[in-house]
Amino acid sequence: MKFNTKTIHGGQEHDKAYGAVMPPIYQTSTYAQTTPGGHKGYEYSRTHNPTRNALENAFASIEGGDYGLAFGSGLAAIDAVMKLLKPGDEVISTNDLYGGTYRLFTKVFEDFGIKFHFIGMQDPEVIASYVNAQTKLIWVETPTNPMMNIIDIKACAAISKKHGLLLAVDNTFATPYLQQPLALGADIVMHSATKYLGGHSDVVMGALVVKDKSLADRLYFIQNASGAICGPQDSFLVLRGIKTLHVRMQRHCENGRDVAQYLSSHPKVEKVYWPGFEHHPNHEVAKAQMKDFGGMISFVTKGNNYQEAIRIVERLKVFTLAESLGGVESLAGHPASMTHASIPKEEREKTGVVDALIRLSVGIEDIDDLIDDLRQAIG
Ligand code: P1T
Repeated sequence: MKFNTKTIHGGQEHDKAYGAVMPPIYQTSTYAQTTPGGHKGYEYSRTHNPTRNALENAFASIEGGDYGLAFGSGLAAIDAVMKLLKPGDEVISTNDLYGGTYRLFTKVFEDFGIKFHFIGMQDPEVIASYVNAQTKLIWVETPTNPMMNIIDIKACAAISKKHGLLLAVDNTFATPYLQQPLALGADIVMHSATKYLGGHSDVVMGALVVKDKSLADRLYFIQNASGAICGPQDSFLVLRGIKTLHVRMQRHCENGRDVAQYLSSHPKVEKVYWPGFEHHPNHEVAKAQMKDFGGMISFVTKGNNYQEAIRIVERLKVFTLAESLGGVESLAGHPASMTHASIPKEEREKTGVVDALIRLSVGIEDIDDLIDDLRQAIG
C-alpha cells in the first residue's frame, strides 16, 4: 500500500458489529467478563481500548513500523522512552529541540541519574565522539524546533548500530509524509500528534512507533504501568486527522515554500530558516531524507530587535499568535518567551534562539492572504 492510501486505510478494519467505516468511540473504562479472565481481548482501558488500538495501528502503518503506541501528549510519549533507561545511562541529544523536551530531560530525568549531552548534531563525527560505555540512546529532532536544522538520520543510525544504542527520532515537524525515520534506520519514532497528525489544533496527544517486538513489549509495559494513555474520543479525532495528512502536508509545503521565499526577499528580513533553501547548511541532507521541506519557518528581522519581533507577532491577523503548530490554521510564535522559555537564555542563544526570532507554522489557507498578512505586519 502506498503512503496516501495508508493514511486512509492503513492498519484499519471495518467495525465487526455493524460495518461502521470509522471505528466507534468506545467510551468505556472496562469490559464485561464471563468468568475471571474470560473476555474478548479487552479488560481495562488503560491497558487496551479498541478506538485507541485502531489509532495505534494507523500510527504503525503510516510510519512503516509494526507497533504503535498512543499517549496523552507528546511529552508523555518521550517520558515513556526515557523510562527504558536506568540511573547512570547517558543520552546524546540535539541541543536545538523543543523547550518542553529539554525541560523533561534536565528537570526530571537528570534527577533520576540520567546524563544528557546536548550537542550540535550536524557532524556525525561529533556525535560519535560523545559515545561511551554508558551511552544508551541518541535523541534526534529533525527538522529541529525552532531553528530548522536537519540531522542526518542514516548517519545517526550507523553510529547507533555500531555501538548497540537506541536511536529515537522526534518526527513531529516532518511527519511520515515527508520523512520515514524507521526506514532510515531509527529504532523509535516519536510524535507530538497534537501537531500535524491531529492536524486541527483540537487534541493533545503523543505517539511512538517501533519495529522491534521486544522494544515494543517494553514500551507497552511502560505505557500500561505508568498509565499516560489518551482517551477514545481523542483517539478518534487523531485517526480522522491522519486520513487527510497527505493532502494537508502537500499544501503546508506549497504555502511554506511561498512564505519562505517571500520572507527572504523582504528588505526588512535578516535571515530565514527553512531547509528548502539551497543555501541552508543541511539542504543536501534534507533533500535526501525528506520528500519536501514542510511548513515550519523561523526568521529574524534586520536589527535583531526584540521589540520589533513582538510588534510583528501582535500585528498579525490571519496568523494567530499561539503556542503549537501543525494545524490547518497558520500560527506565529515567539520561541524565546513561549515554546523555548524553559531553556536558559545563554543555552538557547547558542543555537540561534535569540529574542528577535519569530516562528511560523504555515497553515493551509489561501497563500495570498498569508503573504498579505505578513506584509502588513512586517511593514
Ligand atoms: O505538546 P506535546 O504534545 O506534549 O508535545 C511536545 C513536543 C514534542 N516534540 C516537538 C518537536 C514539539 O514541537 C512538541 C510540542 N511543541 C509545541 C507545543 C510547540 O509549539 O513547539
